[in-house]
Amino acid sequence: MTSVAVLGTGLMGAPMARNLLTAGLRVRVWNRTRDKALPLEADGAVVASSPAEAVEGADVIVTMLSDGDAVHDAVSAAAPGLRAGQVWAQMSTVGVEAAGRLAALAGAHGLTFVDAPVQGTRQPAEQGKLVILAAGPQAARQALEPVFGALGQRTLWLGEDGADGAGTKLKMATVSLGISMTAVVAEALALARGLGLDPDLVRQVVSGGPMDSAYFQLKSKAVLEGDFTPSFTVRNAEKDTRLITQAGESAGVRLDLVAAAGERFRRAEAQGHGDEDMAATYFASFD
Ligand code: NA7
Repeated sequence: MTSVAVLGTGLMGAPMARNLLTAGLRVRVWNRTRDKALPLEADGAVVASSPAEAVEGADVIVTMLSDGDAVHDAVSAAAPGLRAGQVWAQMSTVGVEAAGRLAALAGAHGLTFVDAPVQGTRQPAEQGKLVILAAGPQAARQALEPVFGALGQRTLWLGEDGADGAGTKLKMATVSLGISMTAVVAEALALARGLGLDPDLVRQVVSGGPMDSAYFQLKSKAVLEGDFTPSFTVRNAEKDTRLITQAGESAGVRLDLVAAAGERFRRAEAQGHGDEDMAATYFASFD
């Protein structure tokens, strides 16, 4: 039976750990704020008190933490429990530069590094319907099969070299789409309201037409119902705008929309909406 260490049980990591348990895998979890990991005990997880304790004896290590520095710190702290040959699936969104840095850290500990960020936020994570954007050696794929099978609806294998960060590069492109779409939907609804209209009229006009989509419905619903329960927080979306901007700069690609979305997320954060769903970028349209 595959044993998995999950480092990070936030909005994404917790349901992912739960799905691994449901699939019958042995799971040890660690989270900086231990209280957030404790509910997973009821599902059969062992809650470790340190990253080192979590990874000891695991076949596969999954990291699902906020950013590259958090992942680097957690895996460095895990060092006493690591053993050469363990497979590390790095599933957080960390950016292209950090993916390379983390691959080097894996190399220093003899770990097999798989760059494997995911498309999808809280609900797909809960439903085991993430799309996994993976790059890593063929040899690791067998060990990861039950893990990725429990977490995702499909895995796109993008190459053998995790250090190249092909998964992370693709994630930069797809997350930019979600971020820009959220900002665009929020702005359209805000404009309608500012012009003295019921913003729901925008939803009514778009519904069923060529601009409609599941994503439009999801984000407009959040705004119209004033329900900003996070699927993906404003804070993490802002982080991603910076990573996407860096990726664009290093590739010589101008990305105007994502920079504008970043400004909106920073304003929303300053207004106190950092822990809410990124649809709360709506508030950034108003003083
Ligand atoms: P959340 O719900 O914001 O969770 C973030 C997790 O990262 C949570 O477990 C945090 O622990 C942890 N974290 C943050 N900073 C640190 C540091 N410095 N050290 C250790 N642990 C840390 O994010 P999501 O689950 O929505 O997303 C996770 C990743 O997937 C992210 O890359 C997204 O872009 C995609 P805490 O509970 O606060 O102690």
